[in-house]
Amino acid sequence: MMGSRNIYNTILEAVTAKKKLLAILIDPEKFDLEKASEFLRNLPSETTHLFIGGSTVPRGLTHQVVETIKLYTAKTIVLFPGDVSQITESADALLYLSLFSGDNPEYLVGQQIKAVPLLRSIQIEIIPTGYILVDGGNGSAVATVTRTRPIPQHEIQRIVDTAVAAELSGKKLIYLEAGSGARIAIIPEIISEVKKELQIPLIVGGGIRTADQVRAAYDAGADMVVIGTAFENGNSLKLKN
Ligand code: 1GP
Repeated sequence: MMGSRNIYNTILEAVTAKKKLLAILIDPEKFDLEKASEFLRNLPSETTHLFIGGSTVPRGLTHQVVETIKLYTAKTIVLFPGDVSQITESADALLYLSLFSGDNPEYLVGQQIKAVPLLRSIQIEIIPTGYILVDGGNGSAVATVTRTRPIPQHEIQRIVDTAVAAELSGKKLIYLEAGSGARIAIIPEIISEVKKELQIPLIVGGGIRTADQVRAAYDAGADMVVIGTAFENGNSLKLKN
């Protein structure tokens, strides 16, 4: 089940070196394969990882997207799957997500069990990740698909406790998610309160559209920021001033 590159260790090394990480999220359903090369060329030079995944992706499409982007980039490709059907050996690593914020066992452990027969037969680095959905103010595909309620942003202690519970359960990363296209990204205060109590790297995503928001998330303690929507449909975001 383990590939040769150790993606998790490179994340840990970056955190130790205080180097911030930037993942661009590609949702296979919204990705134009014909424009893959142009899309990848236009990504910011700060990009360290490509995340691939979505809430509802037709079977086989994730594999096709990963194979296509590998033609044009050597960047690390990490699966961020909405469900087991999005797992493909073509990627470098898999975020083995457990939705800790919700009370739907299917996304806490059900999908994880269903993935095992496939994971047993392929070579991919598996990174156990505590996934925490926080309210981004406009509903989210994650909440709809998983039939779970996001944690309101004012319930900071509950968010912190949920993240710590995930770490104590053995997760190696925490992903604080406001949902793709969130109106309100995770506020810096939440990021810093969570970060204070974590020993493991912290990923933050959902609704981040500006360089200022990226900087604020980093300054508050995010080790990696994930941006999807701001780069879709030919949009672009300049990170440097
Ligand atoms: C969604 O956190 C990611 O899972 C990215 O969100 O599309 O809003 O950038 P955006």
